Amino acid sequence: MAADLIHPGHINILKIARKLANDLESSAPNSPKAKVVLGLLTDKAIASYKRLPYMTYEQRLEVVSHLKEVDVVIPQDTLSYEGNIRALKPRYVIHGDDWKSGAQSYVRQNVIDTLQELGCGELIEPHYTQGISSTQLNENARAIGITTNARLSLLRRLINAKSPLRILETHSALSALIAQNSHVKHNGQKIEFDGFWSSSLTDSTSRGKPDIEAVELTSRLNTINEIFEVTTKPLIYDADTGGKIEHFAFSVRSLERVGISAVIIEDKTGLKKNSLLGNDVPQTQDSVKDFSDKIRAGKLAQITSDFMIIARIESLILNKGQKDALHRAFAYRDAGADGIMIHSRHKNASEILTFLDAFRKLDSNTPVVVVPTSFNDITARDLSDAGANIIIYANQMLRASFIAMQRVAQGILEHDRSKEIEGECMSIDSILKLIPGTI
Ligand code: SPV
Ligand code: MG
Repeated sequence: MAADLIHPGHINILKIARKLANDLESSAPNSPKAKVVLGLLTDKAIASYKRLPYMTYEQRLEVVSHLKEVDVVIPQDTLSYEGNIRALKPRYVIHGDDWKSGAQSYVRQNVIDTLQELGCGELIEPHYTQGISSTQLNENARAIGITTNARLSLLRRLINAKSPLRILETHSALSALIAQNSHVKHNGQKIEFDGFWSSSLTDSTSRGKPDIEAVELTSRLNTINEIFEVTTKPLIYDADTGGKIEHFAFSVRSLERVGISAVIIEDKTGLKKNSLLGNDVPQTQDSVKDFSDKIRAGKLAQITSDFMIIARIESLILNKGQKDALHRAFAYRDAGADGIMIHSRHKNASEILTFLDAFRKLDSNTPVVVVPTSFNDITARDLSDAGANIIIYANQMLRASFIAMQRVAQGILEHDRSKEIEGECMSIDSILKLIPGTI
């Protein structure tokens, strides 16, 4: 069980398990006590097929350990039951019959095959209690929302549970709602965005301002508060250079206070220009020492242990080479950075892959973030296989909306009416139904 939102369907299954254990005992009173063992799926096992649970493994363990039908709880670190079945050689394996179709059907088949091979046990599949599903409860919980602390800690939990994490740029509550709810199915597995990116480029552009640290923190936090009012996923904040060391310490606390999970600061100094301009404009990289001091100041200032400070390396953007990038990555990590971001403006991912390969040979743990805006032909899965943990799609939502709005504005002027561009707009009926409570 995932046992995140315990409902009567779970209890029904446990009661059946208890009864089978009791029957075994009364049929063989001299044998060792028959135990009900609950395999509790870890965050990692759950994240491999659906959203991360609301409660941590430790919290879920605390709950199920106190259920009276359960004798023992053991971790199940994979979606597959094979490891635990081989270790326990159970008399019965009990699982709701809802896994006969859908994403878990191959897991079920593996259970059947393993039991047959071991010749030890029988699969019992009680009818899943209709009308109650954790997915439905999840919908209800989402309507209720999430607390600041729970949201803040989500990113670290997700990093520990799965890779890649797919993060989408959002510059308004509406764009965040689209990011929150978009999903596809690949081989029966639901794939969705794991969180949001607050981009300095699109936050500035949507205010008609240049991406030069001209939009102040308070203004950007207002947008993020609006995003947080209607969503539940974690957010990574693009803090440009982080400003002066003394100012950065205050910014970290402001970001934590609203429930932001991580801040990324880039090792540039002076008037910051967007990285995708590279050396086409004057840009100065910070010294390793000064930037490391900034990371240290931020780490000292943070209040929660879950907040992450991620150091962004601009060496490849500024043509300083792989050696400089690697040297900085380890220096920033050693200064306390919780992750690094390596950026590139090349049209293909080769220099990112070279960096990942070299970095991962020496460090298999530190989370690595990449932003495939210019090298957009590589998939998130391939970047993850190469060693990246977090893939940020940094600006596509704003770029898409600009094109759409411009076409419509132009079309109205050209035709002197809106009839011709109606097909490019969502219908009035749809917009009235989009946000619950409008009607
Ligand atoms: C942003 O989205 O503002 C970023 C990423 O910092 S980039 O624009 O590629 O520099
Ligand atoms: Mg930026």
